[in-house]
Amino acid sequence: MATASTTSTLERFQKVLQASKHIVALCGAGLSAESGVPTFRGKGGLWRTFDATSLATPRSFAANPSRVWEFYHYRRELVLKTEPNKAHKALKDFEDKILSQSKEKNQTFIVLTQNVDGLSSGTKNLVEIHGSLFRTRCIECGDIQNNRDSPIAPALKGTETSNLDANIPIEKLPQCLKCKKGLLRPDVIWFEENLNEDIVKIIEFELKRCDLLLVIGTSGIVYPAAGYVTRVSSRGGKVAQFNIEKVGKADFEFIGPCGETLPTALGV
Ligand code: BJW
Repeated sequence: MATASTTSTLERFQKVLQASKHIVALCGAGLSAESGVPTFRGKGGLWRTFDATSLATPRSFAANPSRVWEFYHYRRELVLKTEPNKAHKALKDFEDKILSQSKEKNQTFIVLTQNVDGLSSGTKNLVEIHGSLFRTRCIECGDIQNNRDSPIAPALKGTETSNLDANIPIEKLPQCLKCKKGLLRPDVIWFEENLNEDIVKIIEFELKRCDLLLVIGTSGIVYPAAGYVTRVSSRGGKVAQFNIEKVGKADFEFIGPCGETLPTALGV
Protein backbone atom coordinates (compact mmCIF):
# COMPACT_ATOMS: atom_id res chain seq x y z
CA MET A 1 0.00 0.00 0.00
CA ALA A 2 1.45 3.38 -1.00
CA THR A 3 1.66 6.01 1.74
CA ALA A 4 0.62 9.64 1.14
CA SER A 5 4.26 10.68 0.74
CA THR A 6 5.18 7.89 -1.72
CA THR A 7 2.03 8.63 -3.74
CA SER A 8 3.02 12.25 -4.13
CA THR A 9 6.61 11.31 -5.03
CA LEU A 10 5.21 8.97 -7.65
CA GLU A 11 2.87 11.61 -9.05
CA ARG A 12 5.59 14.25 -9.19
CA PHE A 13 8.02 11.76 -10.76
CA GLN A 14 5.53 10.67 -13.40
CA LYS A 15 4.89 14.29 -14.42
CA VAL A 16 8.65 14.77 -14.88
CA LEU A 17 8.88 11.44 -16.73
CA GLN A 18 6.15 12.55 -19.15
CA ALA A 19 7.77 15.94 -19.73
CA SER A 20 11.39 14.75 -20.10
CA LYS A 21 12.90 14.60 -23.56
CA HIS A 22 16.11 12.65 -22.98
CA ILE A 23 15.90 9.96 -20.34
CA VAL A 24 18.95 7.92 -19.33
CA ALA A 25 18.97 4.86 -17.05
CA LEU A 26 22.25 4.24 -15.22
CA CYS A 27 22.22 0.71 -13.83
CA GLY A 28 24.33 -1.24 -11.36
CA ALA A 29 24.52 -4.63 -9.72
CA GLY A 30 21.28 -4.09 -7.75
CA LEU A 31 19.35 -4.32 -11.05
CA SER A 32 20.34 -7.99 -11.37
CA ALA A 33 20.18 -8.82 -7.65
CA GLU A 34 16.62 -10.15 -7.94
CA SER A 35 17.81 -12.50 -10.71
CA GLY A 36 20.23 -14.01 -8.16
CA VAL A 37 23.42 -12.30 -9.37
CA PRO A 38 25.52 -11.16 -6.37
CA THR A 39 26.30 -7.46 -5.96
CA PHE A 40 29.87 -6.25 -5.43
CA ARG A 41 29.52 -4.57 -2.09
CA GLY A 42 27.61 -5.64 1.00
CA LYS A 43 26.67 -9.26 1.64
CA GLY A 44 27.08 -10.42 -1.95
CA GLY A 45 30.57 -8.99 -2.34
CA LEU A 46 32.59 -11.96 -1.16
CA TRP A 47 33.74 -14.77 -3.49
CA ARG A 48 35.47 -17.59 -1.64
CA THR A 49 37.44 -15.50 0.89
CA PHE A 50 38.11 -12.62 -1.52
CA ASP A 51 36.49 -9.24 -1.84
CA ALA A 52 35.06 -9.39 -5.38
CA THR A 53 36.41 -5.93 -6.26
CA SER A 54 39.97 -6.97 -5.34
CA LEU A 55 39.87 -9.49 -8.21
CA ALA A 56 38.67 -6.95 -10.78
CA THR A 57 42.12 -5.45 -11.34
CA PRO A 58 44.88 -5.92 -13.93
CA ARG A 59 47.29 -6.52 -11.04
CA SER A 60 45.25 -9.47 -9.71
CA PHE A 61 45.11 -11.02 -13.18
CA ALA A 62 48.85 -10.61 -13.70
CA ALA A 63 49.60 -12.09 -10.26
CA ASN A 64 47.16 -15.00 -10.41
CA PRO A 65 45.36 -15.48 -13.76
CA SER A 66 44.01 -18.85 -12.64
CA ARG A 67 42.24 -17.37 -9.60
CA VAL A 68 40.80 -14.47 -11.61
CA TRP A 69 39.59 -16.84 -14.36
CA GLU A 70 38.03 -19.10 -11.68
CA PHE A 71 36.16 -16.03 -10.38
CA TYR A 72 34.90 -15.10 -13.86
CA HIS A 73 34.10 -18.74 -14.73
CA TYR A 74 32.03 -18.96 -11.53
CA ARG A 75 30.12 -15.81 -12.50
CA ARG A 76 29.61 -16.90 -16.13
CA GLU A 77 28.21 -20.26 -15.02
CA LEU A 78 25.92 -18.57 -12.49
CA VAL A 79 24.61 -15.98 -14.97
CA LEU A 80 24.02 -18.63 -17.66
CA LYS A 81 21.41 -20.11 -15.29
CA THR A 82 19.65 -16.81 -14.55
CA GLU A 83 16.87 -14.88 -16.26
CA PRO A 84 16.13 -11.17 -16.55
CA ASN A 85 13.87 -10.04 -13.69
CA LYS A 86 10.93 -7.63 -13.40
CA ALA A 87 13.23 -4.61 -13.33
CA HIS A 88 15.03 -5.58 -16.58
CA LYS A 89 11.60 -6.21 -18.10
CA ALA A 90 10.33 -2.82 -16.90
CA LEU A 91 13.21 -1.07 -18.69
CA LYS A 92 12.52 -3.04 -21.86
CA ASP A 93 8.78 -2.30 -21.70
CA PHE A 94 9.47 1.37 -21.02
CA GLU A 95 11.77 1.52 -24.06
CA ASP A 96 9.06 -0.11 -26.19
CA LYS A 97 6.57 2.50 -24.94
CA ILE A 98 8.95 5.38 -25.74
CA LEU A 99 9.63 3.96 -29.21
CA SER A 100 5.93 3.49 -29.95
CA GLN A 101 5.21 7.11 -29.00
CA SER A 102 8.31 8.56 -30.64
CA LYS A 103 6.45 10.35 -33.46
CA GLU A 104 4.18 12.30 -31.11
CA LYS A 105 6.52 12.80 -28.14
CA ASN A 106 10.03 12.81 -29.55
CA GLN A 107 11.52 11.36 -26.33
CA THR A 108 14.75 9.36 -26.24
CA PHE A 109 15.74 6.62 -23.80
CA ILE A 110 19.06 4.83 -23.34
CA VAL A 111 20.26 2.29 -20.78
CA LEU A 112 23.85 2.63 -19.57
CA THR A 113 24.64 -0.43 -17.52
CA GLN A 114 27.71 -1.10 -15.42
CA ASN A 115 26.64 -4.76 -15.31
CA VAL A 116 28.53 -7.32 -17.36
CA ASP A 117 25.88 -10.05 -17.11
CA GLY A 118 24.00 -9.35 -20.36
CA LEU A 119 20.64 -9.48 -18.57
CA SER A 120 19.57 -6.16 -20.12
CA SER A 121 20.09 -7.47 -23.64
CA GLY A 122 16.34 -7.24 -24.35
CA THR A 123 16.78 -3.47 -24.39
CA LYS A 124 17.68 -2.14 -27.84
CA ASN A 125 19.41 1.11 -26.92
CA LEU A 126 21.90 -0.37 -24.46
CA VAL A 127 25.51 0.43 -23.61
CA GLU A 128 27.44 -2.02 -21.42
CA ILE A 129 29.98 0.44 -20.09
CA HIS A 130 32.06 -2.11 -18.13
CA GLY A 131 32.09 -4.74 -20.89
CA SER A 132 30.70 -8.27 -20.87
CA LEU A 133 31.30 -11.55 -19.05
CA PHE A 134 30.57 -13.24 -22.37
CA ARG A 135 33.34 -11.61 -24.40
CA THR A 136 37.05 -12.40 -24.28
CA ARG A 137 40.03 -10.24 -25.24
CA CYS A 138 43.49 -11.56 -26.13
CA ILE A 139 46.19 -9.94 -23.99
CA GLU A 140 48.65 -10.26 -26.92
CA CYS A 141 46.76 -9.39 -30.13
CA GLY A 142 43.70 -7.67 -28.63
CA ASP A 143 41.24 -9.84 -30.57
CA ILE A 144 37.76 -9.70 -29.06
CA GLN A 145 35.30 -12.59 -29.37
CA ASN A 146 31.84 -13.40 -28.05
CA ASN A 147 32.02 -16.54 -25.97
CA ARG A 148 29.23 -18.32 -24.05
CA ASP A 149 31.02 -21.67 -23.76
CA SER A 150 30.34 -23.62 -20.58
CA PRO A 151 32.98 -24.13 -19.32
CA ILE A 152 35.12 -21.63 -21.20
CA ALA A 153 38.10 -24.01 -20.80
CA PRO A 154 37.99 -27.70 -19.73
CA ALA A 155 40.41 -27.05 -16.83
CA LEU A 156 37.91 -24.62 -15.25
CA LYS A 157 35.13 -27.22 -15.10
CA GLY A 158 34.02 -27.86 -11.52
CA THR A 159 36.06 -24.99 -10.03
CA GLU A 160 32.84 -23.00 -9.66
CA THR A 161 31.78 -25.16 -6.70
CA SER A 162 35.19 -25.27 -5.02
CA ASN A 163 36.44 -23.02 -2.23
CA LEU A 164 40.10 -23.60 -3.04
CA ASP A 165 42.40 -22.19 -5.71
CA ALA A 166 42.81 -24.65 -8.59
CA ASN A 167 46.20 -23.18 -9.62
CA ILE A 168 45.58 -23.95 -13.29
CA PRO A 169 48.70 -23.52 -15.46
CA ILE A 170 48.46 -20.63 -17.95
CA GLU A 171 48.42 -22.91 -21.02
CA LYS A 172 45.21 -24.55 -19.74
CA LEU A 173 43.42 -21.22 -19.21
CA PRO A 174 41.41 -19.78 -22.16
CA GLN A 175 43.77 -19.15 -25.10
CA CYS A 176 43.48 -16.99 -28.23
CA LEU A 177 42.49 -19.00 -31.31
CA LYS A 178 43.47 -16.12 -33.61
CA CYS A 179 47.13 -15.40 -32.76
CA LYS A 180 47.53 -18.77 -31.00
CA LYS A 181 49.99 -17.32 -28.53
CA GLY A 182 47.95 -15.15 -26.20
CA LEU A 183 46.16 -15.74 -22.94
CA LEU A 184 42.57 -14.50 -23.03
CA ARG A 185 41.08 -12.26 -20.38
CA PRO A 186 37.45 -11.32 -19.78
CA ASP A 187 36.56 -8.28 -21.93
CA VAL A 188 35.55 -6.18 -18.94
CA ILE A 189 36.80 -2.91 -17.48
CA TRP A 190 38.90 -3.43 -14.39
CA PHE A 191 39.98 -0.78 -11.89
CA GLU A 192 42.47 1.74 -13.32
CA GLU A 193 41.43 0.86 -16.87
CA ASN A 194 39.75 3.41 -19.09
CA LEU A 195 36.35 2.88 -20.60
CA ASN A 196 36.29 2.17 -24.34
CA GLU A 197 36.67 5.49 -26.26
CA ASP A 198 33.61 4.99 -28.47
CA ILE A 199 31.52 4.24 -25.41
CA VAL A 200 32.82 7.37 -23.68
CA LYS A 201 31.68 9.43 -26.70
CA ILE A 202 28.16 8.00 -26.50
CA ILE A 203 28.02 8.60 -22.73
CA GLU A 204 29.22 12.21 -23.13
CA PHE A 205 26.61 12.89 -25.82
CA GLU A 206 23.82 11.43 -23.70
CA LEU A 207 24.83 13.14 -20.44
CA LYS A 208 24.97 16.55 -22.13
CA ARG A 209 21.33 16.31 -23.20
CA CYS A 210 19.91 14.17 -20.39
CA ASP A 211 17.06 15.84 -18.50
CA LEU A 212 16.12 12.79 -16.38
CA LEU A 213 18.57 10.24 -15.00
CA LEU A 214 17.18 7.03 -13.52
CA VAL A 215 19.85 5.60 -11.20
CA ILE A 216 19.03 1.96 -10.58
CA GLY A 217 20.75 -0.38 -8.09
CA THR A 218 24.18 1.20 -7.96
CA SER A 219 26.10 2.26 -4.87
CA GLY A 220 27.48 5.23 -6.81
CA ILE A 221 31.00 4.58 -5.55
CA VAL A 222 32.84 3.63 -8.73
CA TYR A 223 33.98 6.30 -11.19
CA PRO A 224 33.45 7.38 -13.89
CA ALA A 225 29.78 6.30 -13.51
CA ALA A 226 29.68 7.73 -9.98
CA GLY A 227 30.13 11.19 -11.50
CA TYR A 228 27.15 11.03 -13.85
CA VAL A 229 24.58 12.10 -11.22
CA THR A 230 26.41 15.38 -10.59
CA ARG A 231 26.95 15.88 -14.33
CA VAL A 232 23.20 15.71 -14.94
CA SER A 233 22.02 17.56 -11.84
CA SER A 234 24.50 20.42 -12.28
CA ARG A 235 22.91 21.12 -15.69
CA GLY A 236 19.44 21.17 -14.13
CA GLY A 237 18.48 17.59 -15.02
CA LYS A 238 16.45 15.58 -12.53
CA VAL A 239 17.73 12.43 -10.80
CA ALA A 240 15.61 9.51 -9.57
CA GLN A 241 17.22 6.85 -7.41
CA PHE A 242 15.92 3.28 -7.26
CA ASN A 243 17.68 1.41 -4.51
CA ILE A 244 16.98 -0.72 -1.43
CA GLU A 245 18.73 1.96 0.62
CA LYS A 246 19.33 5.68 0.46
CA VAL A 247 22.30 6.48 -1.82
CA GLY A 248 23.58 9.79 -3.12
CA LYS A 249 21.68 12.83 -4.33
CA ALA A 250 18.20 12.57 -5.77
CA ASP A 251 15.14 14.58 -6.69
CA PHE A 252 13.09 11.40 -6.36
CA GLU A 253 13.82 8.34 -4.24
CA PHE A 254 12.16 4.98 -4.67
CA ILE A 255 13.42 2.83 -1.83
CA GLY A 256 12.81 -0.89 -2.25
CA PRO A 257 13.70 -3.75 -4.61
CA CYS A 258 13.80 -2.25 -8.11
CA GLY A 259 11.81 -5.23 -9.44
CA GLU A 260 8.91 -3.68 -7.52
CA THR A 261 9.58 0.06 -7.61
CA LEU A 262 10.62 0.40 -11.27
CA PRO A 263 7.49 -1.03 -12.98
CA THR A 264 5.28 1.17 -10.78
CA ALA A 265 7.34 4.32 -11.31
CA LEU A 266 7.65 3.82 -15.08
CA GLY A 267 4.00 2.84 -15.38
CA VAL A 268 4.70 -0.35 -17.32
C1 BJW B 1 19.42 -2.89 -5.02
C2 BJW B 1 18.87 -4.15 -4.96
C3 BJW B 1 17.60 -4.26 -5.50
C4 BJW B 1 20.77 -4.33 -4.10
N1 BJW B 1 17.00 -3.19 -6.02
N2 BJW B 1 18.81 -1.84 -5.53
C5 BJW B 1 38.05 9.47 -8.73
C6 BJW B 1 37.76 9.85 -10.04
C7 BJW B 1 37.92 8.96 -11.11
C8 BJW B 1 38.39 7.67 -10.89
C9 BJW B 1 38.68 7.30 -9.59
C10 BJW B 1 38.52 8.18 -8.54
N3 BJW B 1 38.92 7.57 -7.42
C11 BJW B 1 39.31 6.31 -7.75
C12 BJW B 1 39.16 6.13 -9.08
C13 BJW B 1 39.44 4.89 -9.81
C14 BJW B 1 38.35 3.84 -9.81
C15 BJW B 1 37.25 4.09 -8.77
O1 BJW B 1 36.21 4.63 -9.04
N4 BJW B 1 37.46 3.59 -7.57
C16 BJW B 1 36.46 3.75 -6.51
C17 BJW B 1 36.43 2.48 -5.67
C18 BJW B 1 36.74 4.99 -5.75
N5 BJW B 1 37.76 3.80 -11.13
C19 BJW B 1 38.39 3.17 -12.11
O2 BJW B 1 39.47 2.64 -11.94
C20 BJW B 1 37.73 3.20 -13.47
N6 BJW B 1 38.67 3.62 -14.43
C21 BJW B 1 39.18 4.84 -14.40
O3 BJW B 1 38.80 5.68 -13.61
O4 BJW B 1 40.15 5.05 -15.35
C22 BJW B 1 40.97 6.22 -15.18
C23 BJW B 1 42.12 5.86 -14.27
C24 BJW B 1 43.25 5.30 -14.81
C25 BJW B 1 44.32 4.98 -13.97
C26 BJW B 1 44.22 5.22 -12.59
C27 BJW B 1 43.05 5.73 -12.06
C28 BJW B 1 42.00 6.07 -12.90
C29 BJW B 1 37.28 1.80 -13.89
C30 BJW B 1 36.24 1.23 -12.98
C31 BJW B 1 35.90 -0.19 -13.42
C32 BJW B 1 35.00 -0.89 -12.42
N7 BJW B 1 34.99 -2.27 -12.70
C33 BJW B 1 34.08 -3.14 -11.98
C34 BJW B 1 34.33 -4.59 -12.43
C35 BJW B 1 33.75 -4.82 -13.82
C36 BJW B 1 33.93 -6.21 -14.28
C37 BJW B 1 33.22 -7.21 -13.40
O5 BJW B 1 32.00 -7.13 -13.19
O6 BJW B 1 33.90 -8.09 -12.90
O7 BJW B 1 32.73 -2.77 -12.21
S1 BJW B 1 34.23 -2.96 -10.19
C38 BJW B 1 32.52 -3.13 -9.86
O8 BJW B 1 31.95 -1.89 -9.33
C39 BJW B 1 31.85 -3.35 -11.21
C40 BJW B 1 30.59 -2.57 -11.06
O9 BJW B 1 30.06 -2.29 -12.35
C41 BJW B 1 31.04 -1.36 -10.31
C42 BJW B 1 29.93 -0.61 -9.63
O10 BJW B 1 29.32 -1.39 -8.68
P1 BJW B 1 27.74 -1.30 -8.51
O11 BJW B 1 27.08 -1.78 -9.72
O12 BJW B 1 27.36 0.03 -8.02
O13 BJW B 1 27.50 -2.44 -7.41
P2 BJW B 1 27.51 -2.33 -5.81
O14 BJW B 1 27.58 -3.71 -5.30
O15 BJW B 1 28.53 -1.37 -5.34
O16 BJW B 1 26.11 -1.69 -5.45
C43 BJW B 1 24.89 -2.38 -5.61
C44 BJW B 1 23.78 -1.45 -5.21
O17 BJW B 1 22.55 -2.08 -5.49
C45 BJW B 1 23.78 -1.09 -3.72
O18 BJW B 1 23.58 0.32 -3.59
C46 BJW B 1 22.57 -1.84 -3.16
O19 BJW B 1 21.94 -1.14 -2.08
C47 BJW B 1 21.69 -1.89 -4.38
N8 BJW B 1 20.74 -2.99 -4.45
N9 BJW B 1 19.82 -5.00 -4.36
C48 BJW B 1 17.68 -1.98 -6.00
N10 BJW B 1 16.97 -5.45 -5.47
